[in-house]
Amino acid sequence: MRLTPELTVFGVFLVLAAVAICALLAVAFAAHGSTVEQADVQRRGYKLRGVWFRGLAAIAIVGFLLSLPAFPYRHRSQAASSQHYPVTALQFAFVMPPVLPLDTPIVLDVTATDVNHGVGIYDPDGRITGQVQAMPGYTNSLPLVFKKPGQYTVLCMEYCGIAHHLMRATFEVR
Ligand SMILES: [Cu+2]
Repeated sequence: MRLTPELTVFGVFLVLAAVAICALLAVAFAAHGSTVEQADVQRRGYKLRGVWFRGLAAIAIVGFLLSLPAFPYRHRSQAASSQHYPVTALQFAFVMPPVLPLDTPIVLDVTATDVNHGVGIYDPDGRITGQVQAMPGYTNSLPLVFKKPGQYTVLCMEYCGIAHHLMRATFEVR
């Protein structure tokens, strides 16, 4: 049997579940027969809850601040100074330029002709580099700078009909 990512996840889940069950059994056996005052448990529980809440809040705030510089939406001013390229989504294709420039701030002007679609752009390594909704009668601007040359893939990110899964396009960045 081949070790797929799904099997790895399943294996990790089984191990963690076994550890959790053992921990619960240990607590159950250790507590067997002894009684503790409700007020004592409540006081300790509330204290633990306070510490837990402040800890989680601190982690969330620090994580938010650390990740802020990596926020994927570039400054609005890029829209005015950049080269614009039209992208049209329709059942079941994307109409867009076959070649886009490397290391250049560009804006994709995205619209749809029939129903809502999603435009998800994947770099040559399969990592998502941008995504925006394509809506009929409306143009969404997606500012981008492509840092890697090669073949990019566009996938529809919103279920749009019977052949949604076939809706993809490729373009070259150079
Ligand atoms: Cu779709």
